[in-house]
Amino acid sequence: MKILVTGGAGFIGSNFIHYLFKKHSDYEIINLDSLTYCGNLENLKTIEDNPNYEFIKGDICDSGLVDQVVKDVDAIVHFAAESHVDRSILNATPFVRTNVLGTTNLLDAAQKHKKRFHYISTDEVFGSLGSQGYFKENSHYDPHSPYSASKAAGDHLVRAYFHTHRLPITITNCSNNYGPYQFPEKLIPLFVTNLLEKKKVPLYGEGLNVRDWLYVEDHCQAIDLVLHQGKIGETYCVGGNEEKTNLEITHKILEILGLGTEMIERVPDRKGHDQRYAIDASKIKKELGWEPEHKFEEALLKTVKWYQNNEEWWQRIKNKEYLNYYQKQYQEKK
Ligand code: NAD
Ligand code: TDX
Repeated sequence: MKILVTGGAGFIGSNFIHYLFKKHSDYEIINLDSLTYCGNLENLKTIEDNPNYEFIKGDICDSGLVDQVVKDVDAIVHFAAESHVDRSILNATPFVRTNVLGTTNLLDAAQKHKKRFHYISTDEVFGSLGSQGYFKENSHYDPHSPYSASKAAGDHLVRAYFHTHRLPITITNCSNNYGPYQFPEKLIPLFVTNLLEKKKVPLYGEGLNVRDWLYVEDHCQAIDLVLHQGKIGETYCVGGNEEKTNLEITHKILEILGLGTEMIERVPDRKGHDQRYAIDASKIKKELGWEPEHKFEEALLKTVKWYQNNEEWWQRIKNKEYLNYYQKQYQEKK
């Protein structure tokens, strides 16, 4: 099977490419990624010489290129996105461009060449929960941030191509991921790497917002299952059933690193901060037999160790001017 992975140089995309080669060593994979600030070919160093792997530096909004690449593959697994909520609050335009126009461009090529299409989406499209209840496949769409609105547009377009053109699609809506190669602007890698540098960690508001955490390899396994066995036209919600407040996460990381709560810096809350995300993953469990293999405590420890052992990887990223610039600009705007 020949698979086009978009955004394969990012966090989940690169983990997925490693997962695919381990599980299906005979597969051919093309990675189409424009290498934005968070795309990093170092994530794929160990497989870059694999004869079944090809990297193409390119933008999913480039219709000529996308048409050429899509023509030659059996399936598309579409990860490429602008993915950080805080950045979307500062400037929504790149989110609409990549997540809406880029996705439409891929759908057009997939439809023209009649290819299988799997879209990686997020639980954030359903909005925010109170203390009760879970998101599931039939939850109402209620995206709150420019990021989640652009991802929701993607979900609707993917489904529209199924209904209108019978394009063979599936969608997964997943909760928060963590693990190796996550760009250190997201909660867990930002906090771990700050603490490894003995810097404080910026906790938004009271730190009581809840996320449902899933180790990235378990997400990759779910995507692989849906790609091969998912019912065409269907959506599957994926989550770890590991709800934690940001404060709990922070305390756990501090404990692993033997540091105290004086390392926490309370900063102004994120604008429009969603209170709680939680997934009911019973459909994918029941229909496809998926179960997350990693428990939060162990997998968080493994993740912290990965950042400890791969300091060169994140130091190169964190020292770049743009990250500091972005963080400063964001703090000033709040
Ligand atoms: P990421 O930001 O780490 O990686 C995104 C990748 O897409 C990067 O390699 C980047 O270079 C590439 N990219 C961006 N714009 C592009 C364009 N126009 N053309 C080609 N490539 C482009 O993101 P991630 O955290 O790995 O997320 C991957 C996908 O999973 C996204 O669609 C995101 O919405 C979804 N998702 C993420 C999470 C999470 O917790 N991180 C949870 C659920 C769903
Ligand atoms: O510095 C921080 N301080 C803080 O308190 C950061 C970066 C985050 N937070 C809080 C905000 C959230 O409640 O931590 C929580 C997690 O924040 P992020 O890591 O930015 O993730 P989130 O906004 O929940 O979105 C993530 O999960 C769903 C991904 O970034 C999305 O791509 C994915 O779709």
